[in-house]
Amino acid sequence: MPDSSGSEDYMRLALEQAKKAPPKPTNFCVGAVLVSPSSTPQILALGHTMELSGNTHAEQCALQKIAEAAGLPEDEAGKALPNDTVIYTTMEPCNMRLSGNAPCVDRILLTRQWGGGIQTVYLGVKEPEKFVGENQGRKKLEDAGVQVIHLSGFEDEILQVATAGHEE
Ligand code: HJL
Ligand code: ZN
Repeated sequence: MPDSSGSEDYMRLALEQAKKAPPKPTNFCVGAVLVSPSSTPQILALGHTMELSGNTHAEQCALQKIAEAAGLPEDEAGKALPNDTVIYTTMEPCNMRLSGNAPCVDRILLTRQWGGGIQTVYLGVKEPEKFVGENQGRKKLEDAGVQVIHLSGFEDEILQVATAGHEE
């Protein structure tokens, strides 16, 4: 179990990342932080929507940076993650994307195939039903044995940042 004392700080850091995402009417501006509570330093990687080239999501960028730093292909980021890895993401990881790209839930689950990888997901808000209807991301993660914790208190700020560039 990760020590929850720093959780708010990590979520705030994720929110700071989200603010760096370019406003886009067809997605949300999201931020993510990969953390290993037992590592020094604890922060493994940061990410935000559209940070890396292509149509990239926050969680995807954080994982891609881990893979790149370890000289691994993108889908093998899990090999380079400590066994107690936690991801903080301002928004529930996606389970379906309008573009058809691989959802972040699948990317998170992929990290677990070597026995470690992401154990816990802290999310700041559920994904609004704007692009893909009800997101089943949380359920799919939990069904696969990932602990999902909704860290409340950040919703208003997260949604304000997430919907920058959206028409009402
Ligand atoms: C999460 C992100 C991001 C979304 N969700 N967790 N992290 N942008 O960085 C979810 C939303 C999709 C749309 C459009 N957004 O992004 O459902 O174009 O962005 O593949 O479905 O799909 P694309
Ligand atoms: Zn995603």
